[in-house]
Amino acid sequence: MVTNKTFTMLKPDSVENGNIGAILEKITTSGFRIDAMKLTQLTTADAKAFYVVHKDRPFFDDLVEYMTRGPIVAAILEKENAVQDFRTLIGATNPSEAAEGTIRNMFAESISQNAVHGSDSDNNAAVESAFHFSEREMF
Ligand code: IDP
Ligand code: MG
Repeated sequence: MVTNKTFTMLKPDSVENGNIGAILEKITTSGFRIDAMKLTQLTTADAKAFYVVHKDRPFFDDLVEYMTRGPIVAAILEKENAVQDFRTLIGATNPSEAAEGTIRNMFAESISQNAVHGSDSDNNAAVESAFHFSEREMF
Protein backbone atom coordinates (compact mmCIF):
# COMPACT_ATOMS: atom_id res chain seq x y z
CA MET A 1 0.00 0.00 0.00
CA VAL A 2 1.33 3.45 -0.91
CA THR A 3 0.74 5.88 1.97
CA ASN A 4 2.42 8.98 0.52
CA LYS A 5 4.11 9.47 3.89
CA THR A 6 7.66 9.06 5.10
CA PHE A 7 9.52 9.58 8.35
CA THR A 8 12.69 11.63 8.84
CA MET A 9 15.09 12.62 11.57
CA LEU A 10 17.43 15.59 11.38
CA LYS A 11 20.27 13.88 13.23
CA PRO A 12 22.33 15.38 16.11
CA ASP A 13 25.00 16.82 13.76
CA SER A 14 22.31 18.80 11.89
CA VAL A 15 21.01 20.28 15.15
CA GLU A 16 24.54 20.99 16.49
CA ASN A 17 25.59 22.70 13.25
CA GLY A 18 22.56 25.00 13.16
CA ASN A 19 21.15 23.39 10.02
CA ILE A 20 17.55 22.71 11.14
CA GLY A 21 16.14 25.73 9.30
CA ALA A 22 18.10 25.21 6.08
CA ILE A 23 17.21 21.51 5.88
CA LEU A 24 13.50 22.09 6.61
CA GLU A 25 13.50 24.81 3.93
CA LYS A 26 14.91 22.33 1.43
CA ILE A 27 12.34 19.70 2.44
CA THR A 28 9.32 21.99 2.19
CA THR A 29 10.40 23.69 -1.05
CA SER A 30 10.81 20.19 -2.51
CA GLY A 31 7.07 19.67 -2.05
CA PHE A 32 6.86 17.80 1.27
CA ARG A 33 4.16 18.78 3.78
CA ILE A 34 5.03 18.43 7.48
CA ASP A 35 2.37 16.23 9.15
CA ALA A 36 4.16 15.97 12.53
CA MET A 37 7.37 17.38 13.99
CA LYS A 38 9.27 17.64 17.27
CA LEU A 39 12.65 18.31 18.83
CA THR A 40 13.46 15.28 20.97
CA GLN A 41 16.39 13.16 22.13
CA LEU A 42 16.79 9.40 21.80
CA THR A 43 17.78 7.30 24.81
CA THR A 44 20.27 4.49 24.27
CA ALA A 45 17.39 2.00 24.40
CA ASP A 46 15.46 4.06 21.81
CA ALA A 47 18.41 4.18 19.39
CA LYS A 48 19.13 0.45 19.78
CA ALA A 49 15.48 -0.34 19.08
CA PHE A 50 15.16 2.09 16.15
CA TYR A 51 18.28 0.67 14.46
CA VAL A 52 17.84 -2.96 15.55
CA VAL A 53 18.17 -4.12 11.92
CA HIS A 54 21.84 -2.99 12.11
CA LYS A 55 22.62 -4.58 15.50
CA ASP A 56 25.26 -6.97 14.13
CA ARG A 57 27.03 -4.39 11.97
CA PRO A 58 30.49 -3.17 13.08
CA PHE A 59 29.30 0.45 13.22
CA PHE A 60 26.30 -0.23 15.51
CA ASP A 61 27.79 1.05 18.80
CA ASP A 62 29.09 4.21 17.12
CA LEU A 63 25.68 4.73 15.50
CA VAL A 64 23.90 4.47 18.87
CA GLU A 65 26.45 6.84 20.47
CA TYR A 66 26.01 9.37 17.65
CA MET A 67 22.22 9.24 17.56
CA THR A 68 21.90 9.75 21.34
CA ARG A 69 24.50 12.49 21.86
CA GLY A 70 22.08 15.40 21.45
CA PRO A 71 18.64 16.45 20.25
CA ILE A 72 17.17 15.43 16.91
CA VAL A 73 14.20 16.73 14.94
CA ALA A 74 11.73 13.93 14.16
CA ALA A 75 9.10 14.54 11.49
CA ILE A 76 6.48 12.84 9.35
CA LEU A 77 6.40 14.13 5.77
CA GLU A 78 3.67 13.82 3.15
CA LYS A 79 3.98 13.98 -0.63
CA GLU A 80 3.04 11.78 -3.55
CA ASN A 81 5.64 8.96 -3.69
CA ALA A 82 7.08 10.29 -0.41
CA VAL A 83 9.42 7.41 0.54
CA GLN A 84 11.21 7.21 -2.80
CA ASP A 85 11.25 10.96 -3.47
CA PHE A 86 12.66 11.69 -0.01
CA ARG A 87 15.42 9.10 -0.45
CA THR A 88 16.29 10.88 -3.70
CA LEU A 89 16.27 14.27 -1.93
CA ILE A 90 18.61 13.12 0.86
CA GLY A 91 21.08 11.30 -1.41
CA ALA A 92 23.35 8.31 -0.81
CA THR A 93 24.24 7.14 2.73
CA ASN A 94 27.83 8.20 2.11
CA PRO A 95 27.85 11.97 1.42
CA SER A 96 30.88 11.58 -0.84
CA GLU A 97 28.60 9.53 -3.13
CA ALA A 98 25.52 11.75 -2.66
CA ALA A 99 24.43 13.66 -5.77
CA GLU A 100 25.00 17.41 -6.04
CA GLY A 101 22.26 19.39 -4.31
CA THR A 102 21.06 16.53 -2.11
CA ILE A 103 20.73 17.14 1.62
CA ARG A 104 23.57 14.77 2.50
CA ASN A 105 25.77 16.30 -0.20
CA MET A 106 25.12 19.75 1.28
CA PHE A 107 25.03 19.06 5.03
CA ALA A 108 26.59 15.67 5.93
CA GLU A 109 30.10 15.16 7.28
CA SER A 110 30.67 11.44 6.74
CA ILE A 111 29.02 8.07 6.11
CA SER A 112 28.42 7.71 9.85
CA GLN A 113 27.39 11.32 10.58
CA ASN A 114 25.16 11.92 7.61
CA ALA A 115 22.73 14.65 8.73
CA VAL A 116 19.36 13.00 8.03
CA HIS A 117 17.38 9.78 8.18
CA GLY A 118 14.78 8.76 5.61
CA SER A 119 12.56 5.66 5.77
CA ASP A 120 13.30 3.00 3.15
CA SER A 121 9.75 1.63 2.68
CA ASP A 122 6.12 2.57 3.33
CA ASN A 123 5.95 -0.09 6.03
CA ASN A 124 9.04 1.21 7.83
CA ALA A 125 7.74 4.79 7.49
CA ALA A 126 4.61 3.74 9.41
CA VAL A 127 6.57 1.79 12.04
CA GLU A 128 9.11 4.61 12.53
CA SER A 129 6.38 7.28 12.71
CA ALA A 130 4.52 5.32 15.39
CA PHE A 131 7.82 4.91 17.27
CA HIS A 132 8.06 8.70 17.67
CA PHE A 133 4.52 10.12 17.55
CA SER A 134 1.17 9.51 19.20
CA GLU A 135 -2.05 9.74 17.17
CA ARG A 136 -2.81 13.26 18.45
CA GLU A 137 0.60 14.56 17.31
CA MET A 138 0.00 13.61 13.65
CA PHE A 139 -1.87 15.95 11.28
P1 IDP B 1 20.49 5.00 5.34
O1 IDP B 1 20.44 5.95 6.52
O2 IDP B 1 20.98 5.67 4.10
O3 IDP B 1 19.21 4.25 5.15
P2 IDP B 1 21.56 2.54 6.49
O4 IDP B 1 22.36 1.55 5.74
O5 IDP B 1 20.15 2.20 6.84
O6 IDP B 1 21.63 3.93 5.68
O7 IDP B 1 22.37 2.87 7.82
C1 IDP B 1 21.77 3.56 8.90
C2 IDP B 1 22.76 4.59 9.41
O8 IDP B 1 23.91 3.92 9.94
C3 IDP B 1 23.35 5.51 8.34
O9 IDP B 1 22.49 6.58 8.01
C4 IDP B 1 24.63 5.97 8.99
O10 IDP B 1 24.39 6.95 10.01
C5 IDP B 1 25.09 4.67 9.66
N1 IDP B 1 25.95 3.88 8.76
C6 IDP B 1 25.57 3.13 7.70
N2 IDP B 1 26.61 2.53 7.10
C7 IDP B 1 27.69 2.89 7.82
C8 IDP B 1 29.10 2.56 7.70
O11 IDP B 1 29.53 1.82 6.82
N3 IDP B 1 29.92 3.12 8.64
C9 IDP B 1 29.46 3.94 9.65
N4 IDP B 1 28.16 4.26 9.78
C10 IDP B 1 27.28 3.75 8.88
MG1 MG C 1 18.25 2.88 6.35
